[in-house]
Amino acid sequence: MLSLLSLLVFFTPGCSQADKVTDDSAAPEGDADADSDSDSDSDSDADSDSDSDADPPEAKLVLNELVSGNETGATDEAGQNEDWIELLNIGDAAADLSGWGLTDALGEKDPWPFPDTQALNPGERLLIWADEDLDDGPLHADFKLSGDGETLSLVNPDDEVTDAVSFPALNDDQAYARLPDGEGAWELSDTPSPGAENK
Ligand SMILES: [Ca+2]
Ligand SMILES: [Ca+2]
Ligand SMILES: [Ca+2]
Ligand SMILES: [Ca+2]
Repeated sequence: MLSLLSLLVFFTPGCSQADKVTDDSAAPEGDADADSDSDSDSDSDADSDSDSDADPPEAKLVLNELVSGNETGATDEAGQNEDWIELLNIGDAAADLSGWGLTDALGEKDPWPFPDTQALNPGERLLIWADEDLDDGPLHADFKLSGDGETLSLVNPDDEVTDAVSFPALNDDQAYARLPDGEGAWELSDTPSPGAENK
């Protein structure tokens, strides 16, 4: 009976939290020193801060992933497994794709043009089907991707190549993708992620 009573006492919550609150609030030290330090620093920081703040937001389009032998993966509007290319805007402004193009035959024929009205918000992805089925919809390129590998180029309205990838021979349903997503180097991937973050 005595031991049960001592257990009860032992497990009764004490007032330790309330103690902490009063402890913390009773420690107003060193405020005056901190203020005078930050005053002297802020003047020299002001110039460099205003420079970086002045950078206007920019769109930055990258080729992000592709599959050249789609056997069991994503299907297009016609229900077909087709080669595909994933684009990503890693910039901080919306991209206007009017005048931009994609090509697997740079310098040999005109790039396939994106639809004039196509835009891509920051962080947004766009899936292009590389199936030569122009009647399937607006996002179907006039070329396919070779399973033996080739070079894919993204071309801006000034005919400048802004991104390109020479991909190797890929197995069926294997992807070639930037890892980490958007910024990384290209690597083989057995987990294609059309329209989603690369993994
Ligand atoms: Ca193919
Ligand atoms: Ca198709
Ligand atoms: Ca091709
Ligand atoms: Ca992806």
